[in-house]
Amino acid sequence: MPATANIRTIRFILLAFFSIAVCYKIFTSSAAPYTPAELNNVSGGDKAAPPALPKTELGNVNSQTTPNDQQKLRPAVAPGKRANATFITLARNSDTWELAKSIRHIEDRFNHKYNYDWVFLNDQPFDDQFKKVITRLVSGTTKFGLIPKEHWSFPEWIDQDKAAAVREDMRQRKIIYGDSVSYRHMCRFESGFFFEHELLQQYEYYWRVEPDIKLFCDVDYDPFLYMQENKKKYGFTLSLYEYKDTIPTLWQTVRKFMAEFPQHIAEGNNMQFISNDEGHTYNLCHFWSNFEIGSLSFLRSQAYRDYFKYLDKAGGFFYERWGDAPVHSIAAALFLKKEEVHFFDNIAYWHVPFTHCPTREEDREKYKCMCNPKDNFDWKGYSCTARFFESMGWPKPAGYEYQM
Ligand SMILES: Nc1nc2c(ncn2[C@@H]2O[C@H](COP(=O)(O)OP(=O)(O)O)[C@@H](O)[C@H]2O)c(=O)[nH]1
Ligand SMILES: *[C@@H]1O[C@H](CO)[C@@H](O)[C@H](O)[C@H]1NC(C)=O
Ligand SMILES: *[C@@H]1O[C@H](CO)[C@@H](O)[C@H](O)[C@H]1NC(C)=O
Ligand SMILES: [Mg+2]
Repeated sequence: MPATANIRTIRFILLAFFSIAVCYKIFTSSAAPYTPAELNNVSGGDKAAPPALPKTELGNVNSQTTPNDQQKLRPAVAPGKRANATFITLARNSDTWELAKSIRHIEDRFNHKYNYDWVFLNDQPFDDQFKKVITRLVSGTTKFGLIPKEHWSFPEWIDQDKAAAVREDMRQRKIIYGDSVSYRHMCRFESGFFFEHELLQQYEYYWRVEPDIKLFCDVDYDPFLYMQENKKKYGFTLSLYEYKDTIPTLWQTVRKFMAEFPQHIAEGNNMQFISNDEGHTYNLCHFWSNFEIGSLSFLRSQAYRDYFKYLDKAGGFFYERWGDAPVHSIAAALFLKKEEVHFFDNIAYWHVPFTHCPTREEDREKYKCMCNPKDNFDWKGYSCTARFFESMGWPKPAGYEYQM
């Protein structure tokens, strides 16, 4: 008899121990920081709802989610003044998620400490999802604008049949974006109109951001203030050669412009960057305009406006496929003093397919970079950055020969 009693007692103890363990597991895991938000839903749904748990066990679920809600944004930790500046992004509704990635890169590496505004422009109205997803990622004020029709359409002097024939020809020759109408509107808009938009009137400096870009290093200073304090008008990270077939007559148009408007050509300009023969021909070098930090006053200057109007009248945005990168770059090289163009070496940047990673090990350490220096495009054959250094009379930075 005592033996059976003993077995019963042991069975009872084991069962009790097991039950306590299960209860303990349920309660401790419900207090874990990654508790799903639905568990907090005391109002319940008609689905098989999990048991309502005491609120005190759960903590404040909202404070554990990211991004934070609007009232709980991280404070601007960088003290001091700000420049009169904004980020600017041209995007479609379909760019929402690729753009979200870009914004996290910019915010995490820079803007969460500076909270600059961000202007978004589109030729179609932005939808609610775009505005909702984007607004919660930007630490500054977001502004969403519609592009006026005149800035995103064929001007009346363009011969539609001729433009269509060009697109068909470029399609057959497989020229990138050669058959696209919208890409041409985009290039013309970025060349001549974005800075005219009413949402940009209240700013002096812009930083252009495209969907699906990356930053590889901390930007622990304010590049806008840097521009202002050092009298810079145009800043870049990557430079390269343009596809010749997209701009067959661009340079001859620029030469005619220079002859008609000699007053706009700056003394001490950087013709050397864009021409190997003192302006006779264009060497196709340009700053890659998907990244730009620039002065809006430069783009709003009489020189730039006369220049864009002249190019637009010539029709090359539609009869060829002029890109905004060579258009901006030629202007920066000719209408600015060469010291007014800044190479942002310490802003490490990627836009498919090129990477800019700081050449110097000290910079990669200082700015906590995550890029492989071997991927740095600067000193490779298709980059124009070596040429930019020569034009400035700068020696190449230490270590460049390991990145060629
Ligand atoms: N609203 C709008 N934005 C466009 C359109 N086409 C291009 N973009 C934007 O213009 C920029 C350049 O376009 P993208 O496709 O990245 O060209 P790529 O970088 O030259 O290959 C990006 O910011 C795009 O979101 C368009 O038709 N409408
Ligand atoms: C809570 O339940 C209500 C009613 O079923 C539902 O509308 C709401 O989306 C739920 N909230 C969460 C966070 O699950
Ligand atoms: C910023 O620049 C714009 C354009 O030049 C100007 O109209 C505006 O008053 C400036 N804002 C501030 C706060 O200085
Ligand atoms: Mg792009």
